[in-house]
Amino acid sequence: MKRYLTPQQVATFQETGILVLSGFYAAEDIESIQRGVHEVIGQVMLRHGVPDTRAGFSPATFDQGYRELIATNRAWGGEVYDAVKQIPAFFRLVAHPSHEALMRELRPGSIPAVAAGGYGIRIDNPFEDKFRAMWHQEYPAQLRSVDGLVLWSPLAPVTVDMGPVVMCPGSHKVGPLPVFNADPEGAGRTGAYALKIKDEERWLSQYEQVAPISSPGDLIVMDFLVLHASGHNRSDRSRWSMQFRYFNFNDPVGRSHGWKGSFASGVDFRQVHPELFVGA
Ligand SMILES: O=C(O)CCC(=O)C(=O)O
Ligand SMILES: [Fe+2]
Repeated sequence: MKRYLTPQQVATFQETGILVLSGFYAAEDIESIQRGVHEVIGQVMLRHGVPDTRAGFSPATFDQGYRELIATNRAWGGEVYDAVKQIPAFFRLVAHPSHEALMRELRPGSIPAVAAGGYGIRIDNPFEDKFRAMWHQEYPAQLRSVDGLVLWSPLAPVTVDMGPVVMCPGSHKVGPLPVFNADPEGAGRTGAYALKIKDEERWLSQYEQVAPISSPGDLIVMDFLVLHASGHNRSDRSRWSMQFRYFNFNDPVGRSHGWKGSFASGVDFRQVHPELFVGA
């Protein structure tokens, strides 16, 4: 069977909970998703009577027109956001055979599973901080199993000023941390977006932070328990990125609660893990 990782990479992942794999995906796999996004933007323009004066598709400018759409009406950006998750080429990547293989290499003995509702395409627009993910671990937000992987891959090059995801290497070793509900910006955060780590500052002070830049085709893998947060997009371009989440059927905690999903599947994680929720 094809191996994707060296023993050194597997060891790095065990130690840090983070792995950056450059050029992981085939260019055509990414390009067909970018093409799909280009087409969806065209359809949203058409829907709202916006003349489509864009040049033809090219990977470097696949999101052309999106910025103008949201400048006219922010809600049209929400339509693009919901629609792009339904691009067939995106779905093909969600269940790409390499993901299962990666999980089996990183977690020998695991039985890989796709977390339903745990995949999507983020569009982080410049200066739109209310949609940023606060510091979090993936497990309370997704449930399914404590042993899980976030697969994160950009659709457009992520520069430092676009606010790459910030991660704390080694933080997965602390296990699931208690959370409480918070809405620091008064942005109306709900569900997983409103969970804040208790004593966040204290935990963060114990780790270094890394925020690797990345390009289309690259893959960042994160353990479900790694502390991470969205960066701040201070550039003039939206940060487009894909997230896939894999869990492990062969995980005692997941098995015990029947691999329940969290907010995205209508479950309040507090019902499953009351011990991980604390009052503010
Ligand atoms: O892309 C981001 O800003 C946050 C990503 C994240 O939290 C995740 O992929 O689980
Ligand atoms: Fe996350």
